[in-house]
Amino acid sequence: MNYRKSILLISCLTLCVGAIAKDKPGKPNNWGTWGKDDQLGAVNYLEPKHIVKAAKLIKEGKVFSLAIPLDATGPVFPSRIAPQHLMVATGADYAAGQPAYAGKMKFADDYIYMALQGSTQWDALSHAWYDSTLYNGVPETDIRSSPIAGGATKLGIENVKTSFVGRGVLIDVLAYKGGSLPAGYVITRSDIEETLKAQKTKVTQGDIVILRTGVVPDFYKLTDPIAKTQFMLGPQTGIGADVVEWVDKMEIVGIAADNIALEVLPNPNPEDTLSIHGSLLRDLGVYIGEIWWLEELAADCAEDGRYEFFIAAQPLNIPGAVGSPLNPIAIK
Ligand code: UVW
Repeated sequence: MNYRKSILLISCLTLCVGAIAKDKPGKPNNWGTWGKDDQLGAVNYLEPKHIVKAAKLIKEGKVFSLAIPLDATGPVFPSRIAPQHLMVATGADYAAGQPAYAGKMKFADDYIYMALQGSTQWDALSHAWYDSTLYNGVPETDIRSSPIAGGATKLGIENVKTSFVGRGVLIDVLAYKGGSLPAGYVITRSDIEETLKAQKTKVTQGDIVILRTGVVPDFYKLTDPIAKTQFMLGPQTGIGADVVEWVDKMEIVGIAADNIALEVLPNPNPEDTLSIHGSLLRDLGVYIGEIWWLEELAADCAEDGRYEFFIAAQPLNIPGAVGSPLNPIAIK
């Protein structure tokens, strides 16, 4: 072998070994927990027996929507635009002379153009990763740019279209801390455990856990568009890194919050900004919910002292999508 070839071989080996060495799951992780080809992640914790048990939490028929209005007025991560709702056939059009749709019938039609992460949402396991691999070792090249090429050909949101139906638990950290948290407050594992203790509530396997932070309601208190933009670019209260071990230990399906990215923004360590997405989605296969609306549910839980409920929080069946808007419904 000549000098050039041996240099090439050594470089290739170094690159390959480097790639393999770094593309490991972090700790803790669920890679292989449900088989090497699993694409569902922590929804595996949620079995039919959990759903049957959760249905018994419906006692009064009280129903709560945990979604913000899906329109351009809501909070959205600064890299995205808010949902755009377009009317394409309206009464005003017919009044201005547009012919009726069919015979005497007139129809109004509309469209929504939006980031699938631009409102109340679940992140699919294909939404975030580090190195070149996603949950369970799926290569990043399986996430394709065009929906025609499949979009997320693995770990897409459609895989969990019947999931997220079971026991929901509200952890009202905001109320436990006296009703306000400083912007950028890091919610710790002990905040969560102390709140649960005060609420006399236990988290169990297969639960969908919901944290109240107050960020989304604070956004809606603002009226000035510049103040809204500054708010979105400013620090956001959310979970800190030590919550990841707790999430793993609890064997929960997903964790959602009434904030923008679930995790604190910016991360106290700038190099770790948004890294909790990697720990939850990529390493543990645990789903992340963001921009949820919890005010009416929280008021009711505070009133009757019952922080557990039945929840139906299915994403839309969008093949190859890396997230989905939804209207989560809690029933007590
Ligand atoms: C990003 O995509 C950065 O965050 P989110 O999970 O909030 O959509």
